[in-house]
Amino acid sequence: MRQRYFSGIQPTGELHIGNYLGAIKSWIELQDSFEGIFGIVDYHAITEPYKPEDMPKRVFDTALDYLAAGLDPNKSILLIQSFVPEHTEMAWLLSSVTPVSWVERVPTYKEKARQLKTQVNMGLLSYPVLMAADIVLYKSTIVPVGEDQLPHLELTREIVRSFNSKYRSKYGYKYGSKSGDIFPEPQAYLAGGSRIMSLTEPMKKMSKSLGAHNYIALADPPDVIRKKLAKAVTDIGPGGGEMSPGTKNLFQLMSLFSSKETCDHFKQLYDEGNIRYSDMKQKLADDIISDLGPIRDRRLALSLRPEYIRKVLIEGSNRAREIARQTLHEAKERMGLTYF
Ligand code: AQP
Repeated sequence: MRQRYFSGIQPTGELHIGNYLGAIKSWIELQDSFEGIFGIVDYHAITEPYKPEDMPKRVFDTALDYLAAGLDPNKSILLIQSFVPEHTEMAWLLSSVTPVSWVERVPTYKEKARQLKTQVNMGLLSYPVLMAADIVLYKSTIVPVGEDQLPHLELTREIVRSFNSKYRSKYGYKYGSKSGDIFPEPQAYLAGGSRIMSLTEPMKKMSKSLGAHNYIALADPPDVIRKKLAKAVTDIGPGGGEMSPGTKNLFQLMSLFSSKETCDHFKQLYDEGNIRYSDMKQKLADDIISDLGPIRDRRLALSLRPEYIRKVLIEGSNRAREIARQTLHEAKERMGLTYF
């Protein structure tokens, strides 16, 4: 039997090459060796201000991106988080073993709390507990994520340890774990592109919320990709010396989308102080366009089949519920919450 894991993306906007290189590409690479369960995590997305009327299209578009990128519903499970209520129920159980001080110290919470000020809600504070629930419900042993998610994953591991030690089974092997632990401690699976920076603000990570000019979306047509890259921040001079964050980011993208010869060629020009960024950007645009081309074509074809997308999501969520229900029952049993 393939080991299982859960990973997900918030439907907070267009998926970009950061999401692709940091998470989705690993999902596809692992598809044959693991049973991946991929969530469109809408309950996470409502913890920040959003427009309710936008949500259905965002969820649909995220599913389109997942399938177009290569997720195969015959090998993997695609779900909508709010269709599987066991996620929120498990989050409540886990919150009872999670000290408030643990969630308050999470860097992304502290940063968002600074930005959102009075709009900080309980959901944002307990976001990592819901993420831990997403992961443990499927007894995930790995979680492919970008670097930004490492503090959340570390917290998941702490929550798992806390739950396991408090509710270790007296019956030991009953649930297939020799130690009597119910949940495995999940390991982060980091891809080569685990931290892609913004094109326009390269000190920050590429993000949906920074606006369309800072990212290349999986759905961007070739002319838009060229325009966005043309505006990407680089050094002012002809290269040499220490690279600025913007230039470093372009070289990282080149290492992920272009051949080794191309990377070596531009690196040599940079070292010699002879680089022309417009040439580098043009070549990088060509390579990104040809890499994303098949995804764009599949996306276009799938967008004409909304019934199929709906079917994949409903069937996937139902399959996930069967697994989630079983794990939730085990957790409740350990906690003395099964009565009849
Ligand atoms: N820039 C990035 N580089 C590498 N990986 C990234 N990921 C996100 N940005 C980058 C990875 O994508 C997965 C899904 O992320 P998410 O949408 O659930 O949340 P996020 O990290 O908050 O993504 P965004 O684009 O920054 O969304 P907003 O702006 O809405 O907050 C995760 O595995 C993440 O590591």
